[in-house]
Amino acid sequence: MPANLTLPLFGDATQSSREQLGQHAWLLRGFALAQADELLTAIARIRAQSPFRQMRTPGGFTMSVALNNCGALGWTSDASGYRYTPRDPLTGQAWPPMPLPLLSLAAQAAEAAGFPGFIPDACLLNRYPPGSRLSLHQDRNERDFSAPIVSVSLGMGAVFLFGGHARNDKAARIPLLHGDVAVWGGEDRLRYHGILPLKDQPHPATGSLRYNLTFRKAG
Ligand code: MD6
Ligand code: FE
Repeated sequence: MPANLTLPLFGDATQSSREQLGQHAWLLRGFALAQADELLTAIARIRAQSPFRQMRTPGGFTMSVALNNCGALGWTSDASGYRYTPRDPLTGQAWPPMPLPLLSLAAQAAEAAGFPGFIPDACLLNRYPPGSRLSLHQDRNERDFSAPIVSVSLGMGAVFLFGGHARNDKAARIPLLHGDVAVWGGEDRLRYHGILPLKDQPHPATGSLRYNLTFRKAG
């Protein structure tokens, strides 16, 4: 097989479509596909400065997903709670800066979903091995809920649970694939959400891993 043969595994990479998940929540299918390799290269650089690590929850559990951050503020969890910090507690150094291609992708996705002027100061990087999951939660450690959250999926697919404003509200199940971007804000900003345990369906770009980048205005 010629080395440069590429298979159209994911359809037309230039196509991006918009699915509405809520009043102010959108799934931008394939929005990040054209930049996916660049994003993965940026993740590799970030990882060399601040490693992915499994954090402890205040309840004493170890998260199955490995976390990391870039940007002025980074989300951390330990025995004393959840919070944003300007330094990586593991290295004692500032979190790696947010690479410009990530910042501009997040701003463009937010604009496409009806949130112009989004300038995130935090990007949480999640790394999912097979079997890992994220239980239903709200993102509420940010200071300003008027800014949306932009979430980019890379590598293996996952099933996203998108619930309501109460933990027990029925949750929709939405497949998230390589290059998909979800954006939500406004009245949907505090909806419960999570990720079902990942199936091992290796992806050409990442092998048996899924990465998720969520951009926030935290400070
Ligand atoms: C994930 N995402 O997709 C986990 N939070 O791996 C989140 O927890 C999340 O995708 C807020 C907004 C969008 C998200
Ligand atoms: Fe979340």
